[in-house]
Amino acid sequence: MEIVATHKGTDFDALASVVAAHLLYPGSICVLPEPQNPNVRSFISLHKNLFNVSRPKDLDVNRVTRLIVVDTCSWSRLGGLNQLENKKDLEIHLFDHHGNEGDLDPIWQCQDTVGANITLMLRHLRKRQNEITPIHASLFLAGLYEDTGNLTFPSTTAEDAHAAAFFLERGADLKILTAFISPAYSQKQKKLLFRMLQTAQRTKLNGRLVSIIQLQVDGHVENLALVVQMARQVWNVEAAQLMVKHDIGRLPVVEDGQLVGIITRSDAMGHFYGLCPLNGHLDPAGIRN
Ligand SMILES: [Mn+2]
Repeated sequence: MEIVATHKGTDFDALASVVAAHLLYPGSICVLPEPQNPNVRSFISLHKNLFNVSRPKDLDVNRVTRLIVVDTCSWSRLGGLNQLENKKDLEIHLFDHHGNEGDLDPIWQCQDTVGANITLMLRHLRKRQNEITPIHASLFLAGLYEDTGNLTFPSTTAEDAHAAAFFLERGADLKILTAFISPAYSQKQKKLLFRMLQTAQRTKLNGRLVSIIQLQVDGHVENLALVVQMARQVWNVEAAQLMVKHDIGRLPVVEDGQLVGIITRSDAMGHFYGLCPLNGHLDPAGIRN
């Protein structure tokens, strides 16, 4: 059995790449981790009949012989598939645009730093002359626009722009796109963003402008990456920009060859306390100093 998988916090580029991989591997089963971004979830529920997706927990991992991974290259980002990590005779095919090496050990790969992963998928769809319907084209363009900020992010390449033109030629509907890729912010996200803007302190580290924020967040905040991205747009802080662009969950701050702190967009700080050379103690106030 072949399955297609992608990263947690599934965004439109990831969903588009999963659906494209399913066109390239017609017998495959698409597995979406949880959680997915809210706008992606509403898109899927509206188009249930078109996109057949399974959950990791519904899967019989013993039957999986080939894993096709899109839009990430690390096991830790694939939700609910840990059991596959040590499976013998598992063949991994990888499509990823983040430019990291990762830890997946694929037998076949397509890795290149382009603005959106769907651009890499299109290279192969074109070769095989797969049929792309207008709803596919709409979803693919949504992924492309989301990951490239409508072709404005510095990571955007000419190939991304050609891909956009190709999807428009195939009937991508811009009305569908705008409804989905500009999601409304939830109350919780708005409050968090406001608190971030109020409490952040900007400073220069190794010539880079960074913002240091320490916030206690109660409960789960959906799509925290969106809030980080919004804050980044307000401040244009380089560290957050790098994190969002390169799909980095945590960013180390190094001074004179010493790790002095970690910027994170996840709640995984605790995991790193024991690893960092600060006697197990990491204090944002200390990073500032
Ligand atoms: Mn992507």
